[in-house]
Amino acid sequence: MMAIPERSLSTIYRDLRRIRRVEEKIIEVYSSDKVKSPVHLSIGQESVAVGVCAALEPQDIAFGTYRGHALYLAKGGDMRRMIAELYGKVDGCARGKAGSMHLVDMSVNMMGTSAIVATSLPLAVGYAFALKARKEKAIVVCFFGEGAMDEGVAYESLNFAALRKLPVLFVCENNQYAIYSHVRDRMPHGDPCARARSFNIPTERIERGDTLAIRDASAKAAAAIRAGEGPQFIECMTYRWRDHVGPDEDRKWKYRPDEELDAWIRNDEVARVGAMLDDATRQRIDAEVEAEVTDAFAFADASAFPGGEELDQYVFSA
Ligand SMILES: Cc1ncc(C[n+]2csc(CCOP(=O)(O)OP(=O)(O)O)c2C)c(N)n1
Repeated sequence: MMAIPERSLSTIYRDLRRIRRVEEKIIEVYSSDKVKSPVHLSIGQESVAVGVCAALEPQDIAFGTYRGHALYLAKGGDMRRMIAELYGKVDGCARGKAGSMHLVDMSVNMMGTSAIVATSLPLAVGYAFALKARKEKAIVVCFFGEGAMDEGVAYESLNFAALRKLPVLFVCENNQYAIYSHVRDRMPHGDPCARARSFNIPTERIERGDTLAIRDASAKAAAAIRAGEGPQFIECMTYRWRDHVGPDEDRKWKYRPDEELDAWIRNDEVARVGAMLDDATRQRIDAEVEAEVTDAFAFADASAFPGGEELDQYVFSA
């Protein structure tokens, strides 16, 4: 593995820790009914968004899914405005109209997340088509779960991106389950990379959720895309620790073995990357993250609900 400068390692740890702590706080407040939308937590999956975004340039564009808190924050989205959005408040990143599943922050090229499985692929490919036509330098990064690879639109998108050599990095977050269905019950060979290679798109699979390996693979793929080689595909093995939706643990549903979950919890990337830092640096970052999280929730509490006059504003109408 390449040598990692201390500064970038501490930034990576901070990003992992921010996502973990803000979601733990969401779990804490959820029963109060302050959060006005469903939440799909990324706890356990933080390393994918953080590793990929560590390899991007600020001008690069990101599209993601309803499990989008990690991507929104890793891409540089404002934490205060994310919590205000979950609270349905006017200072939310979508003025409180969209909730957890539709996070957006155009100021950092976080183009949006969607509740419809696989929609990030055609949106990202369309954006990349426009970038290429305008000869712009940015690349588009497209996050989706392995369940999205069961949707027809994923194939149309991969095919078109490959045909036109579009500047897209496809990032498949393989947590092995689409709600409660294991990938082996949905894909005959269980291999999303094989499906992408059938369109002549180069692929790389990163095991174990290793943040730095994800960062390195993303940097290599992004360099190939910037060199005009067309789309690239990475598959990041990961695991969701909580239920598909909502704040709870889900061992009671028995759709996955406890030992499988326990092994991934022991493999915690937040702790593993944190242990690479010296104690003083880690403790300083932890304290700063606590302060930021407390501030974000206080900001959302203090923000107002949108007035009734906003009901038909900032929405499309025919
Ligand atoms: C087009 C469409 N079909 C079905 C659903 C219902 N649904 C929501 S999440 C989900 C599972 C998706 O799994 P995956 O893509 O692996 O992402 P994960 O939730 O594991 O992050 C399904 C089937 C939906 N939202 N959209």
